[in-house]
Amino acid sequence: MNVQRLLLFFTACCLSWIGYADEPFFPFKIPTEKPDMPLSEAMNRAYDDYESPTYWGNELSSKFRYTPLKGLTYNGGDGTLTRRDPSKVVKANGKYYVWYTHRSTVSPPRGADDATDEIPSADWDLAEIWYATSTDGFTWEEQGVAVPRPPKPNVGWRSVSTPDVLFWKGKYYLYYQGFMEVSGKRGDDCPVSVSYADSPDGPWTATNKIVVPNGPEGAWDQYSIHDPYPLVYKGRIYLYYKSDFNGPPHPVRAQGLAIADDPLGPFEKCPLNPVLNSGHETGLFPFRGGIAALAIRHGNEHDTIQFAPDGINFKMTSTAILMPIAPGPYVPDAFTDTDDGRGITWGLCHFPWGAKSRDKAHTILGRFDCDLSQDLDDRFM
Ligand code: AAL
Repeated sequence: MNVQRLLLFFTACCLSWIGYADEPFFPFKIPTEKPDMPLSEAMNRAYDDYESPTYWGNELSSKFRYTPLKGLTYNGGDGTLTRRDPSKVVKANGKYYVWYTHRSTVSPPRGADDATDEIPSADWDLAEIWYATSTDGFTWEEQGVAVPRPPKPNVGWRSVSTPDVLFWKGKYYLYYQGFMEVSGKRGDDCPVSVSYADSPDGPWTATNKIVVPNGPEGAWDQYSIHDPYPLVYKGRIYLYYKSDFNGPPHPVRAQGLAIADDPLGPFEKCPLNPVLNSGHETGLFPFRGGIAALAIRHGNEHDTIQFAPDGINFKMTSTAILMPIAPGPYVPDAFTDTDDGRGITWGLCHFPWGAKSRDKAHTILGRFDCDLSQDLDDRFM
């Protein structure tokens, strides 16, 4: 060993001794407990605002991995077939179930001005709710339509899209956006309707009624109730949703909460709405005694994971990269009214495809995996 190597070895030994010493000694080691010493604003925040001062000690932080699904095809990607905005994944009859927006049209979306009764304005225009099942979460078999478009003038006659599922007292409920005009005329305006069934395979009975209405004039959710996302929490139905205020060209996306004791309503909107100041599509799950949320894409707190001990007052727990768009996680305890939510490890999401080409735009479903679970300890993956 030459002198340089010896020095290097000696320095490494000193550093590791300092790093593992009991006494906190910045910057070599970050102690788990907040040390009694002057701290910068950033380090105060690291202790006071987060579950752990480090990313890998923080249960609500994760990286995301993606896998293409097997079993679903897309007309060669010509833009006439889309699958997007998957619901939560639910396990029943020994299989996984997912519901999603299914558009099968004569052409890809052409914008509101060129839309007709057959030509869609947007990727989710002229759509129906379809479903698929899987035994392993990777290979999915499309089962067909769950909720078709009802005849005019019922809610959703123009399009039904962006579903999510609730299981409550032995019955299944599908909540979805019900368009009564071409999306994109003013904005992306619609309320939410609901259908119900005794089995996840249907048949589904449409209420043909608005179950979560748009807010009054001037309210933040005046124009749209998007991405309805029900969970059972504190013995009640907590349905989270997204809306846009300000309208185009700079809509402000935020998420609100509506609570009910009956799946068919009435849903009472939380007086503190919006409860999340960021995020596009909804993605939430019971975690320990509260509710965790994926806030994806839009807003000052985009691409963060958040937590509300009461399901209402959310705070950031971590930032994340490459988060799933329109997540539909597998949430085993979504409907069990747990007060010790275990978290999530996988789900489905969507990927816009061919978006730059007006002739091919469509969206495909894919799988994400993550570590947002109490039951794993794999934060380095
Ligand atoms: C999505 C969702 C809603 C919007 C549109 C289709 O990803 O936020 O469903 O209406 O985009």
